[in-house]
Amino acid sequence: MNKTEKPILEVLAGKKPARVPLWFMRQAGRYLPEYRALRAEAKNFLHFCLTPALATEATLQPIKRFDLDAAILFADILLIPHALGQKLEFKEGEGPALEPLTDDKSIAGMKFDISKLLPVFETVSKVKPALPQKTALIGFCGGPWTVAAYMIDGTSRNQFSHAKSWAENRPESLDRLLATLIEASADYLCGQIDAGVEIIQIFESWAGLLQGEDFKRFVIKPTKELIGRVRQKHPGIPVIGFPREAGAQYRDYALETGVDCMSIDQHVGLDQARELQKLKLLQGNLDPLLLAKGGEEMRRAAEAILEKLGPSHIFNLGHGVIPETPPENVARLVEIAHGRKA
Ligand code: 1CP
Repeated sequence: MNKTEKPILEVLAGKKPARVPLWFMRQAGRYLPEYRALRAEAKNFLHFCLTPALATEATLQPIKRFDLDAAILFADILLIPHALGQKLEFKEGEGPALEPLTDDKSIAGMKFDISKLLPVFETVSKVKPALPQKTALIGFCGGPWTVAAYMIDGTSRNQFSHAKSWAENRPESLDRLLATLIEASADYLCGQIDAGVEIIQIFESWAGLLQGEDFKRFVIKPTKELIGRVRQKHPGIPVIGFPREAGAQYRDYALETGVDCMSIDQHVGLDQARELQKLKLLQGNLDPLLLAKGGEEMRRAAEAILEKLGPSHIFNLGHGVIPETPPENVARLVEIAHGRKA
């Protein structure tokens, strides 16, 4: 089987697949008992991400359980700030915490040390030969704005009030930070591609915090630049962009960034999705809460997405699998999606 016969790569190449390809954001994670056991072996989450044997196993765990069309590299969007020298901690039960940025001096002093990320590339090269033939490997990074927001505020607990204030009152400082992130993220993504990832996804999880001109300047423009840089070295690499909660601005993102596929959140109604689908291949968008609930409600919602958007679509959630999700529901959802003929 050659590379283009992987169903997810076929859809990304514009071919009509025999059935809808699927994978799930956060398909590796705390809802899996085997993940929790593996996680207990690492001294902290950063160590977990940067230990190839552990990260490889975490990437493969959902692939061993479910018939998925893609694996996503196990890592985190905050590894870039780490490699830029910003202090990063994952506190148990509290999520990530960075030492917040205060001024332009701290931006000017940043140096991207890609050697800190070499274990991630090693994970890619370990995962790749262990995947089933039809399963593609997705690499990723955070969108420049989303990573900048974490770097400025340190956490997501205060709704990124400082990052929003930079957008409003210190736009040039934010531009400088974004330029640093674009350069670092492009090198990081190219390293992942060189090591073997076949698709990249850009997680712009906090796109919904910006509107109008700010959305264009701080989300669309940096994303376009990042993709342009990656494509200079890897012209054919398929790119999925996920500007979560972009609402009415999904349209501009689809038209202007250069992504091959756009992931949509669960708040996008199927009629809006059908309109967006005329512009771009879509990925999404079952509500992760329905996956956690399971049963008839999940089945109906999944069928509606498959019916309205498939088969030239990548089936996924509107955001990541939540830790409360029973793994059996994931198995059932895979059956539902695969059971449908194109
Ligand atoms: O203790 C643990 O096990 C930590 C939980 C966890 C996991 C499983 C974190 C901390 N990161 C990850 C892995 C991860 N993160 C992956 C690979 C696994 C997979 O998808 O199967 C990916 C793609 C991410 C991406 C990521 N990290 C995003 C973008 C996607 C999204 O969820 O919006 C974001 C915003 C982060 C930051 C982050 N890292 C971890 C947490 C809990 C968070 C969110 C924190 C917050 O904003 O409060």
